[in-house]
Amino acid sequence: MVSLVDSMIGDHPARPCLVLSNDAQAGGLKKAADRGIPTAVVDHRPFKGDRAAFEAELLKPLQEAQPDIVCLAGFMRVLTGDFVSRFQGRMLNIHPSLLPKYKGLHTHARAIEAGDAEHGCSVHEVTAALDDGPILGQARVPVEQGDTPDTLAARVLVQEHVLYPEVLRRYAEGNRSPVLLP
Ligand code: NHR
Repeated sequence: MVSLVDSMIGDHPARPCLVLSNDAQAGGLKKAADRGIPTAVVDHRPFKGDRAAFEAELLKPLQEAQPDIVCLAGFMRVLTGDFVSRFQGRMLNIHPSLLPKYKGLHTHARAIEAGDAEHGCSVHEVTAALDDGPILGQARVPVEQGDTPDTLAARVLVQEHVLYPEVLRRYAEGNRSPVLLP
């Protein structure tokens, strides 16, 4: 999130208008506030699995901020098709695998377990189906001898911070051709 926000300066066609979290403890909220960006929190826990009710609350700050583009960054709640349809074609996510490999959770452990020589991250459009929308960019890293999920995740994260801002800039310019790094 901070990498995206800090990239939106100068001739960048977009500016951050809201940082929205489902976790009041998320460190990104202070980082956003320190940068003068409006923040909001909608905790999913009181809704106890009622995704539609949670999403109705999530929509309120979004309707106020009127974003043209929504970027998920570490957002871990599955969104219903109803919510996604409101932002169809203008909501992005970064997922820590070389999609279509390893949709869902525990991607680093799964890449190590499979003996993959390469791993990485993908930015994709968010659609109703999880981690399944059109791929807008990918970055690759090697899997090293002795990697644990944490050491591999750290190597991928460095690339996430490069890839996502690059894809967002091009997306905001209307360019949907995929970014391939390195
Ligand atoms: N929603 C839709 N409709 N489509 C996508 O592509 C989405 C999405 C919501 C989140 C991010 C995704 C990721 O990059 C994302 C993509 C969480 C889960 C999950 O199972 C799945 C995919 C992603 C994020 N969440 C559990 C849930 O019940 C909770 C898991 C937890 O809290 O640890 O929502 O990985």
